[in-house]
Amino acid sequence: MESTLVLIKPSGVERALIGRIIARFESKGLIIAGLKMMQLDEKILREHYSHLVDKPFFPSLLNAMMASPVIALCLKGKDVVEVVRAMAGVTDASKALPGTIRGDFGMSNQENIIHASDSPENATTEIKRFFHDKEIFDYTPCIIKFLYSPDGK
Ligand code: IDP
Ligand code: MG
Repeated sequence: MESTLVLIKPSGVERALIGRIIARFESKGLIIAGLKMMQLDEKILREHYSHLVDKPFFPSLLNAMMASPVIALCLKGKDVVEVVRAMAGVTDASKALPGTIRGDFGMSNQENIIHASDSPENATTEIKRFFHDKEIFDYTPCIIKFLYSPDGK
């Protein structure tokens, strides 16, 4: 089964949205394989946002991502990368559709509540960046047979 990385950013933590965001993933039927709170530093953020380090807004993004601890989640499910990106909505929360996390909870491009991996390859790299192997749990919830058919569809 595929895995993805989600970060509930300081914009989600400070606005007391942690529970409501995690509840959406649980209700959707995604399996929580890892979950922790952590304070990010410049080193990990320069790796994580390496595609953005030359952007004028990067210093502001760094500050925003270090403004409070974040919640890191490793979620599992069929096509979970695509599913979670759809649940997140587009980057600029003011343009994200109602029903998405960014669309329902945010108004900003930068302060857009969550990060979600954008490809299975990046998800693998990002899960390793934020979790030690022993922090990822391989278990099968007993409700699994009500989430998927026997062939995993
Ligand atoms: P994504 O989070 O939807 O994958 P990316 O382009 O990878 O979007 O950008 C990473 C993060 O950088 C965004 O989630 C957002 O917080 C921030 N960001 C992206 N573009 C801008 C911008 O134009 N101004 C301020 N922050 C931005
Ligand atoms: Mg991205």
